[in-house]
Amino acid sequence: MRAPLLLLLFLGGTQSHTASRPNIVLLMADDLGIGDPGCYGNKTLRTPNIDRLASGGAKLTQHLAASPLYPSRASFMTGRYSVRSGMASWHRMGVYIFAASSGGLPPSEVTFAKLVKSQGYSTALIGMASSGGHADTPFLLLLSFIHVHTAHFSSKEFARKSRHGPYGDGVEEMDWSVGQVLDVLEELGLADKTLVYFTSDHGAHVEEVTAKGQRHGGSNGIYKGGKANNWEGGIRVPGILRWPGVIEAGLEIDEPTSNMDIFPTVAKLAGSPLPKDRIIDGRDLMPLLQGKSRRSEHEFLFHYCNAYLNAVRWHPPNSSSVWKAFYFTPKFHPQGANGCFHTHVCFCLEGHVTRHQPPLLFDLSTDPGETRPLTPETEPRFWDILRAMQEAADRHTQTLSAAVPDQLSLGNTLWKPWLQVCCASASRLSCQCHPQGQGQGARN
Ligand SMILES: *[C@@H]1O[C@H](CO)[C@@H](O)[C@H](O)[C@H]1NC(C)=O
Ligand SMILES: *[C@@H]1O[C@H](CO)[C@@H](O)[C@H](O)[C@H]1NC(C)=O
Ligand SMILES: [Ca+2]
Repeated sequence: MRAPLLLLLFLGGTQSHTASRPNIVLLMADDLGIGDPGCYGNKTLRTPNIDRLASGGAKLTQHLAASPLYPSRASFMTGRYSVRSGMASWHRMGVYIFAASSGGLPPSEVTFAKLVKSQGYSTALIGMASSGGHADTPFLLLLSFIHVHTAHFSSKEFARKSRHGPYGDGVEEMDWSVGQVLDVLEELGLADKTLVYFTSDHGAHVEEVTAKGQRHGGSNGIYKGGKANNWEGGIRVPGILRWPGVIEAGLEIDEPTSNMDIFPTVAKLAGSPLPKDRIIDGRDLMPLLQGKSRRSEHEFLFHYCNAYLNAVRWHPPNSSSVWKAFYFTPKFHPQGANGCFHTHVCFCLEGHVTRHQPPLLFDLSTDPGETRPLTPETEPRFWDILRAMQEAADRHTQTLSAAVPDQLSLGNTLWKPWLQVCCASASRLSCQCHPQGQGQGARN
């Protein structure tokens, strides 16, 4: 609820600028599923503002979070698979439970905020961490919603108003916030000079069900699985980009794209070269969005479960197929369920997964629900496809550095009282306030 006010303060001081350097507004929901927004087919949740954004721009229907969990945010900020920055765990807990943990994104990583700042943009982050500032320059704003991760909260205008309990109330309130942002851009005459992006950090948490059986997680629509696994439900997220006059309104793009693509896209728009000393895995989205290209530049995408390569995706240049091969899949529980209800999230370690040799192969272009694994009988090129994908995985693996420190090691994720940020008065003695705070919080 505070966001629009902060936003006005921030945007109020900004001015127009050249057409090639748009303002950039990045909106990221937490745990929102692709089956939730109206523009992705939901008929009972009300998301008029997200829908308005989509109808004024491009809707990506195969937009992929780089990870089904927290590391997706590191990839988003850096344009890189999170294994490259050490933001991918080798053990069971792949997340920060406490805000007061060490680790986090290593300072050697370059975020898109750093790049656009070097090109004279003013930047602000509202959400998991917050800072401010404004000048007569284009701006980049990242609004990271705490909606709709549990525990849900809604102000009284939204509580008990949706048809989907506290989860639905939260989505509708977040949608309202999106509307506030769009309204402010319009009021300030900035809509045509601003690229707006809306997404979710990964799929909805399907195991989030209360003791009374009330669903507190969202919907991943027709897709299998959800948060913490690499079935499409865990990684295929809403992806909307609007820039009136530059991106055609009402566009729908089904090519594979990734949240890592925002990094090079934003860098290019801001006029910044990409860092030369590291691999950037994302690809500039503008050629696709402007209709200059019909094909995604991602021939292959690699789906990690924490630090483990879980699946490979292949969209061959000469075909409409999207092959996906799983090396392992989570053991759903109870039998026939669509998630790991006994552990609340699925894990990617031995004992929690089924290994597949040969890998489990699907063609997402004909089987987006991942219900019909292919066999050499049903797919004559079965072995050739798997071989091509394995070769790509091997080439990719060779680009990884073995020397990356594990930012999510057990030692890093332990609670460290002395790192507690801006705490309540009662505990003030035992902690410090870091205004530039280590941004990571207790959420994932
Ligand atoms: C719409 O969203 C709600 C809340 O997540 C969900 O229960 C419902 O199944 C969704 N509808 C569709 C068609 O996905
Ligand atoms: C498409 O190209 C790949 C190599 O890039 C080849 O292995 C495959 O057989 C081709 N498929 C078709 C349908 O031509
Ligand atoms: Ca999340």
